Amino acid sequence: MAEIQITKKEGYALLTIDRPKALNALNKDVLTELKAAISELNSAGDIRVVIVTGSGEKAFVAGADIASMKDMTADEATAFAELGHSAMNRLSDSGMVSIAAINGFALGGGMELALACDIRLLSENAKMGLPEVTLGLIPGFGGTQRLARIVGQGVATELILTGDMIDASRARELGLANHVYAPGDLLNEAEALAQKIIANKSRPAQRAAKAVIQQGLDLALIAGLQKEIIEFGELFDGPDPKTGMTAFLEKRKADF
Ligand code: DAK
Repeated sequence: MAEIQITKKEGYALLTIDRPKALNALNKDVLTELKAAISELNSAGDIRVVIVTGSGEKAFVAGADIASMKDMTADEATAFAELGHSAMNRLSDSGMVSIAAINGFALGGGMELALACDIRLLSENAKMGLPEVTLGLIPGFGGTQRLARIVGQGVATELILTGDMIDASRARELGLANHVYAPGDLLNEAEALAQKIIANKSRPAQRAAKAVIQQGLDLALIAGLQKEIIEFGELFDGPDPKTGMTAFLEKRKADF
């Protein structure tokens, strides 16, 4: 792939947006490759965690590619937004746990890519924002919906209507950043988290937990709780609950 690098490790993979001259901005080609890369990793079967990051030291992703959007017709803009949504949804709905390792600017479509990930780790020099209104646009890859679900309606409305950029410590205050690290530590910490997620944990249990958390956010509490009951019960159709609980009672770690 020309603009996406995939590096496979033991049980996890790094997916790097590699277009540093344009600060990794997302054009049609990058989004198409991103979709293909996510599908490839998801169907490989042995990849449980995907770390998404940007090439270079300046940017995670500085947004959708402004040069390629400038002269779009309404139909082309709609098709572009649909492509972006389908890439973000493929990541968000995948059976893998996704970690955004945000190594610099995550603006517009770049912030939306980070919002589509399950977990966000920021370097101390990271900056996040949705500056679309300054360009005559609104966020077009899911930002209006995902940001409000993560930080609440009031903060999301303020950030989107002002287009303000926030730094890593504000992102942590808002719950947008799970953790903030020194730039040189970011990828190592992301890999350590990937390894922690994998080690001695049940994959079916993690998949069920991710699905229930995500789906529950779009449901009434009572319906989300009902989903939890169903998923809890269904896990007992597989071997992992017995494997995990037997290991506990035998005072050892489970080997799923
Ligand atoms: N698109 C294209 N090129 C970009 C870019 C972007 N988003 N961001 C940076 N670049 C390019 C610059 O043009 C420059 O190219 P050259 O001049 O070297 O050829 C190169 O990357 C380096 O950037 P700078 O020279 O500007 O670097 P600085 O350090 O001075 O500034 C910056 C860094 C990140 C503050 C600045 O580059 C910047 O403000 N970039 C734009 C950030 C931005 O506004 N991002 C949001 C983009 S809008 C929708 C679908 C999607 C979306 C909306 C609607 N529908 C279809 C409805 C999403 C929209 C967005 O994401």
